[in-house]
Amino acid sequence: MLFTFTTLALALASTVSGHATMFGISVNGKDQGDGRNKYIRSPATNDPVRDLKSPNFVCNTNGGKPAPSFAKAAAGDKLSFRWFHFNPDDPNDILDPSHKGAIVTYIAPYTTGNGAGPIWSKLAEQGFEGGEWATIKMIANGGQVEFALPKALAPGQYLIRQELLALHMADFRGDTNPGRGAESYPSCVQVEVTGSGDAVPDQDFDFNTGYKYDDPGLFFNIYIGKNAEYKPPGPKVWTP
Ligand SMILES: [Cu+2]
Repeated sequence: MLFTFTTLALALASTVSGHATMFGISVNGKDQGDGRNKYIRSPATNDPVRDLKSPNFVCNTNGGKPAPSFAKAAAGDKLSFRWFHFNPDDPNDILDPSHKGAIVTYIAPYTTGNGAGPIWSKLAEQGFEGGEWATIKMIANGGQVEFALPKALAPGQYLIRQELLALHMADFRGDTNPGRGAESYPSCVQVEVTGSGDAVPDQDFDFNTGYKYDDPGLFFNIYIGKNAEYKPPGPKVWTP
């Protein structure tokens, strides 16, 4: 009986569709409206991307399809990106709470391409702080997590890529265990930044070579009480 229950629980855990995608952004607390396929290069589904070598890992499955407009923000503004599961009008339909993990945000000079290549710098990262995972805090906060654009950021057009990194199955390496490993939910937002700064993001990070299957930020067991040791993948946060 116990065996049957465990088997069932594992089956459910691996098929649960608690995925998420991005709806829109707020700038200094002001909602900028539905950004899907407007200023967000929205993927066709809310499925995770697992293949670290795929260009889809950067800006998801429509990453190479420019959206028609840009969200507007000023250097120094506080931004938050809102995620949802299936129904963006249901404040409780954000992300399955099994999807414990990190939220990492990057920026690159604007490109009409799919974002592959060494163009990214890290703007913000949240892992396990204050005894809770970033994705769980995000659910409690209506699907949003706030970060700031550096005051010194040079004006211009950018892609900002935010990634939910769900670690509920990351106790197995993603390359050797099909269907397991970390689940990345990347989403790229087109943002036009105003201001008088002159700092150009220059970390030149490349996801397809910089994220590795054995990176402790992607291959990590959240079930053994060591969450306080977790460190998100990628470079240090860029400080202009
Ligand atoms: Cu999921």
